Amino acid sequence: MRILILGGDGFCGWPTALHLSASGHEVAIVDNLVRRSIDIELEVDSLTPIKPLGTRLAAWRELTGNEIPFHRFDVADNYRVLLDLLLEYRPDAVVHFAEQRAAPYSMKSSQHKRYTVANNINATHNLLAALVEAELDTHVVHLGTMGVYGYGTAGIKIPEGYLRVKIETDNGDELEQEILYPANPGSIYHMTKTQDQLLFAYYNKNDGTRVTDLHQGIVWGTQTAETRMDERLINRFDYDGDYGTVLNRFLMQAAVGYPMTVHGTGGQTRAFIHIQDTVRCIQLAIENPPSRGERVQVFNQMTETHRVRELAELVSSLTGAEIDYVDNPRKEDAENDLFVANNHLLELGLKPITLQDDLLTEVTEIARRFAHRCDLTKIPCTSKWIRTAAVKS
Ligand code: NAD
Ligand code: USQ
Repeated sequence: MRILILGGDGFCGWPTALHLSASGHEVAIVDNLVRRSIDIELEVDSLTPIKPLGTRLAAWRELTGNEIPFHRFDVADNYRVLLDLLLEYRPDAVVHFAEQRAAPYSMKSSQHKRYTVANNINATHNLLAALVEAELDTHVVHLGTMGVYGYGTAGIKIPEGYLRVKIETDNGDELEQEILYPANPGSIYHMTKTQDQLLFAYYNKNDGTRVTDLHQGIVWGTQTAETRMDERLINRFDYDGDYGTVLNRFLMQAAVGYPMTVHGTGGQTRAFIHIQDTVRCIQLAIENPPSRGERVQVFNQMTETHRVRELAELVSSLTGAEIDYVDNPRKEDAENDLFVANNHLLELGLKPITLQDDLLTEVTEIARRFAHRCDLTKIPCTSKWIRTAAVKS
């Protein structure tokens, strides 16, 4: 298939581009490299020494003979360029990663909130509008988040996108329906993903646009089979207080001897998936598109759930690292349970990698090996959900 990857220089996008290219698909990347600019803004760097995109692509060509063309432009801002590229490339599928993805970054100030909203919602809407204008029946595979469901203890297994409800009508009859699971975002970033869902539902209803929305959990790990092939292909590893996600942060903190920063009581339960499974799931989604006329297909892209303090205890048992219970900078439930249905991807053949399988590899192959590149001053999370004093944008 011909596949366009929006955001193909990022943490999930880069290994996905390589995996799809290695699997025989024709792949092209779009990225405006804003993630690299945000590293400069935050004065941080990936723990792993990532190469410029040109070097990455040249290495891939040298190793495999596969060419991955790169188009540098802003999907949220350059509608015409996007439209022309779609008309010329005529992709069978577009994988859409091109959004600002860090909840803490989205909550830093009103400027960061506004950027996240403008970037994410316009990027998604530009893609949908351009596909309709280009009259293409391209399958959109979007990276959404488990966070659209919210993290209140639901009392049920979170279904894949749709909730079956019974409603009592005015004359006392009972009506059964499936509705989009009620959105309950916990940050401005997560809120943009709930808006994306409505855009997909609308374009699907009005224009028949075929969409798979992958409600992904927290991705952990760094390398995939392809990024391991050569040092120049190494994937990014974010560890700072804005972009670092919880398990990778704990692994890095253990490696550098920094007590693991558990927020509050660490009672938050979250969904997780290894980066190798991420790329596999995206391939499964691309190769199993919804049929024409079918509603938006939603898969919960996660493989296991864990409580934050239990993750810290697990990493501590492997490494001897200390645990520090710090004030929670976020506004979120201190404790929640989480049970999630993920049957679709399992039925399509996903064989999950679990923490038990791979945690130690990650500690030794990445966290300890690159510990010397860590700037300890960038570890604390300084972005607060609630401020006592207003922050100027
Ligand atoms: P990332 O920031 O590493 O990658 C995003 C890429 O998109 C970057 O290379 C960035 O430069 C590019 N980009 C952003 N806005 C753009 C625009 N307007 N035009 C062109 N390029 C643009 O993020 P990631 O971790 O790879 O996440 C990718 C997607 O997966 C995101 O949408 C995120 O919400 C979702 N997701 C990620 C995780 C995770 O744990 N990393 C979990 C669930 C869902
Ligand atoms: N946490 C800590 N200590 C830390 C960092 C985080 O206790 O040092 C806690 C947070 O308070 C939160 C949980 O760990 O309760 C998860 O935080 P996170 O930063 O790992 O994940 P989150 O902000 O939810 O965002 C990440 C990705 C995002 C994706 C989301 C999937 O950055 O792109 O959408 O995971 S999900 O969480 O399932 O919504």
